[in-house]
Amino acid sequence: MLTLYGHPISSYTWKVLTALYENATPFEFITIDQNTYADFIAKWPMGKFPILLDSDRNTMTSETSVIIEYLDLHYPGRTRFIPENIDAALETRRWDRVLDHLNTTMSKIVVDNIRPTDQRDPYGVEEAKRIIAGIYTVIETQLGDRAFIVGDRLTLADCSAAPALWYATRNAPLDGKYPRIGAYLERLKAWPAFARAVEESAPLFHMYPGA
Ligand SMILES: N[C@@H](CCC(=O)N[C@@H](CS)C(=O)NCC(=O)O)C(=O)O
Repeated sequence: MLTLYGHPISSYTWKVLTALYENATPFEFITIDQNTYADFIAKWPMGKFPILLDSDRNTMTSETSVIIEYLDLHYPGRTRFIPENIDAALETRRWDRVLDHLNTTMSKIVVDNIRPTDQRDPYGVEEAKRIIAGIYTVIETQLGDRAFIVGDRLTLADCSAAPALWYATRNAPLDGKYPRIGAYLERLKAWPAFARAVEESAPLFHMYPGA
């Protein structure tokens, strides 16, 4: 039995939910809130989520990229998230890292939106926007004629890209400068597994003004 501890509006939780929904992998979801936080922290004191527990194999996995590789290895479905070709697999992991960098940088802006006004960090937000512009530029070039980040099929890197771009573009708009990213994001939004993760979180969007 798989159990995912996460939060419905967390971008990194969406990344793993998308992989689980894509392959219709059965799992139980535990929302991290005031009732479950102590239990979660006892399992992973670092406090970063989501984490995946597998009672059949007696394992706990953290770090979303590794969680998705774990699922690909032990609970494979119709979509394999890591290509078999080793060079394509390396490219997938490389772009997954880039997209996670976007995810983490974007969250600096989102979190700043909910800080008390006197504790905001305009310098940090400007710096985040500068880093994001660089990431948009490399993604725009990488997309080229590709439908997805490393080719014409979904991979781990697209699981990372969907939530990262969904949130990032609300806080650092594309402003018509990155047409391939705009078109790619529309394809990601139409991906039923990702759309489901977004839809399910809608009732909680009010928690984040940047969402
Ligand atoms: N590298 C981690 C990042 C996970 C992460 O930053 N998750 C956010 C939620 S979207 C989090 O745990 N935030 C709470 C915190 O940083 O204390 C992963 O891929 O799992």
